[in-house]
Amino acid sequence: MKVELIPLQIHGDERGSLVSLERNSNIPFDIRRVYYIFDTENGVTRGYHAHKKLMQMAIVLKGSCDFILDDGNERISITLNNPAQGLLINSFIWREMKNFTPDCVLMILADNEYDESDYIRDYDQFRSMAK
Ligand code: T46
Repeated sequence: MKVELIPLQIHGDERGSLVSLERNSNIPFDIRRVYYIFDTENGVTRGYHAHKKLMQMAIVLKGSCDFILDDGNERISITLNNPAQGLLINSFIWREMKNFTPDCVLMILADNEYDESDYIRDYDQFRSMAK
């Protein structure tokens, strides 16, 4: 599946921890947009789409949530609960997010601006396009 968990180096000292995100270093694309999801209500699920072209990296800065990822053949679940870990999600991966803890702050780096025409929001259409 075209997803990868990428360890992010922590620059730690007696003061605490710092993680740096740099394009074409630990982020394998040019970052053109950053957004974050927080204050997610109990029991909420999000996502339910794939992207035609967009590549993204998801990092939970605080708390945890689960990503369900599906390439049309295989479906896996990954829990993000570590701000020193990035989940790289390529295009044509169906994603659903759930089990957000109340304190969860989920940050996403994207390689392009927001474009609704890049979304595939119908699962059957995704399955037929992913083949
Ligand atoms: C994804 C997952 C992980 C914008 O106006 N600009 C933006 O950059 C984004 C991401 C969203 N929006 C608007 C569009 C909707 O009216 O914000 C609203 C919520 O977006 P959406 O329902 O798409 O949110 P999620 O959590 O289902 O999905 C988001 C991203 O859209 C998506 O690309 O991969 O997070």
